[in-house]
Amino acid sequence: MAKQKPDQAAPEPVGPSGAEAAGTTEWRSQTGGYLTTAQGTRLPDTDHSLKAGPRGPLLMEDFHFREKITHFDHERIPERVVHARGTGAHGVFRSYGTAATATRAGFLAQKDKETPVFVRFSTVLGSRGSADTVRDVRGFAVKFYTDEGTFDLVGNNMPVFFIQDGIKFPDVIHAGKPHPDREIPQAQSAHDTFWDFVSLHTETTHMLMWAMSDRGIPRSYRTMEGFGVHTFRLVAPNGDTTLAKFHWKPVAGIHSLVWEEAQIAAGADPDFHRRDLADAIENGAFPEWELGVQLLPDTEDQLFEGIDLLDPTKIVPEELAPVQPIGRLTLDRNPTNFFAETEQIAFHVGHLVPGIEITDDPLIQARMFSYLDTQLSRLGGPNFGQLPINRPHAPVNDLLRDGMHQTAVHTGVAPYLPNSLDGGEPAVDHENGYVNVPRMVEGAKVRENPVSFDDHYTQATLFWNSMTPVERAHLADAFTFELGKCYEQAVKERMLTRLAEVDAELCATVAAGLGLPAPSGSPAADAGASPALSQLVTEPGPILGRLVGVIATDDADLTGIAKLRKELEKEGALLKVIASHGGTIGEEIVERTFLTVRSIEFDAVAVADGAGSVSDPRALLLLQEAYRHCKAIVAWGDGGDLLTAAGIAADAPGVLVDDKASAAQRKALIEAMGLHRAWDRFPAQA
Ligand code: HDD
Repeated sequence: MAKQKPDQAAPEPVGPSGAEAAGTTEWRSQTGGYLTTAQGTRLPDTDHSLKAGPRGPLLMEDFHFREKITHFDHERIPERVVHARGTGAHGVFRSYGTAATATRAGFLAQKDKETPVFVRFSTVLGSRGSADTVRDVRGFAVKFYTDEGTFDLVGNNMPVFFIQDGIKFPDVIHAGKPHPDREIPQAQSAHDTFWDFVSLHTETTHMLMWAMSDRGIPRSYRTMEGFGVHTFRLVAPNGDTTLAKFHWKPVAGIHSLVWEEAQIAAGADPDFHRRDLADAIENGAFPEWELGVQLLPDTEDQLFEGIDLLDPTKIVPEELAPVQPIGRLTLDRNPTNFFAETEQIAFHVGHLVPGIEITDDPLIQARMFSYLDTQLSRLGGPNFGQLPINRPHAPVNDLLRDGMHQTAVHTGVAPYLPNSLDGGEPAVDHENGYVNVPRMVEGAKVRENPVSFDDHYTQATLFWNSMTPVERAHLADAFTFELGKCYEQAVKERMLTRLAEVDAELCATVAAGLGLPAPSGSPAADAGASPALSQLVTEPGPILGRLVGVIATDDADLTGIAKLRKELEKEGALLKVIASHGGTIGEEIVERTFLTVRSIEFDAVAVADGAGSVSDPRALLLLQEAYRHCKAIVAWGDGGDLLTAAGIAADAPGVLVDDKASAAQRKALIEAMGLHRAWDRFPAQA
């Protein structure tokens, strides 16, 4: 092999020099200039180690070899102990100003005030390389770089949690993680230890209903709700306090996958959600959420309509306390470097700004310890706040010094207060500093929960009562699947006794699926319902960032395809042509072949005129899966013949067949996609 030579025509090095880069987020990269060592010495060759003769052993003195391999050997940092699998994006939060009377937090106070944010979405249980579409809770962590310091809202896509006291967190996670002996299964709760734990801790029941519902398999991070989960305390400029629960409402609507789709995606495209988010941002279909708060009176007992606001396994139904919009989040920029930004970002529920406090919820109290602590081992010491992604945008003037990976060059001689040697600086701010609202705390030192935490079932029943028939069927299927994957009969039987306390029909359906007798229970008769909990769509919503796959051949109606593309692009949706070969068909670029395609990628599938005689079984599978998953299906001209070959009836709900490409059909497709699924087809057997 020829020795690598520096390209004589190579440009001069670009980017800042080490000195220029200090204090900026930029660093040299492989975009130009000459290759150097970490110390800036130019290199003539990086493909051959220094040897004693061409066939001899390596020489210890090869500093370039040793530096290159040593750095490589240490490229990984420990993955997050939970939420290891995730992806993130930059964006902006615009305040509506409507929270100004409730909180003095500057980033919420003023109308149109913009605050930069970084958001990281995640699953909980899986390792860093695990699949995105597994059934799990999703993390929804937002870092607001406010003028008054960084505020982290570290939430999930479900408004409750499994446990009431953070001391159990290691237990619930140990139970959910793979079995310690064989380390399987990866990234899922469908195994004995998880169901053993949750059936022994009945406080998990409400959260289980959420996790087994369609919320456990979101269609996209863009179509998930987010929740701060705990009750927070807002402090107004005049010192008045209000209790508050944070909600993120996706502008694209709340949508999920169906279970078979999620399973196929976990194999066919494990990066499904990561890709979806990055593609949407790159295509300008910026994901958006409205931030809202439920405002609740800060009473002595911290109860609202009998609901203990300190219990993280309880919601306050929106019908009792409406979610009031206070701002909008837009994600508009993908990270430049996954490791530097998404992997190194460090969230902490204790990153708070004046005007927002935590409450005595024992779960968040425990979290206040855990997040800072975990970063010490994950990011290698106490200076992780200096990493570019973690740097506050507010000026930092702390007295923290030295330590591993210190990158600041602090001036001054007196890192303590009060001091006289540095002029008594920095000053403490009595006016605008973070002050905790003085509150009386008293009680015996005990390891106990209040009795108001004792009801573990009523809100689980409320959740069940609020679901539509399709959602109930999905829920029962999910419980049956997960318990069906358990080996221990005693675990399944115990879990059925828990479900019997939620709802008799749910328990009976799951028991029948498991082939076990259904125990009886006494579910709350007065649990009520909260229609806001159902995510079934009744009115067409936006289809921004959605994808349609069109099956075509060399003889296909290209004009019809072009018109469809144009209509979809007007709505912010995209079209991909699928054919038997790559390359192009006329002007159309073939983006998927029958070899590389799978139905899960698309929100709707179309068959163009001219593709009616395609006989590839993978094309038929594509249509059959789209049908089973209740997606909109369109065919025009002889395209309808392919539907017939796939066993799909032309008059089935959500199936739109026409003699020729028509404006009416295109409009109907956009409407059908806006409804997300043709549930009238459920359960679809094609
Ligand atoms: Fe946690 C990470 C959300 C309870 C301890 N948690 C983590 C992340 C999210 C949540 C979204 C990932 C952040 C990121 O993207 O980097 N956690 C929650 C929610 C909870 C919750 C919504 C309950 C309402 N967590 C919880 C408890 C404890 C922890 C009770 C411990 C007592 N969580 C951690 C952690 C992690 C974490 C070990 C792992 C990585 C990290 O913090 O930075 O500290």
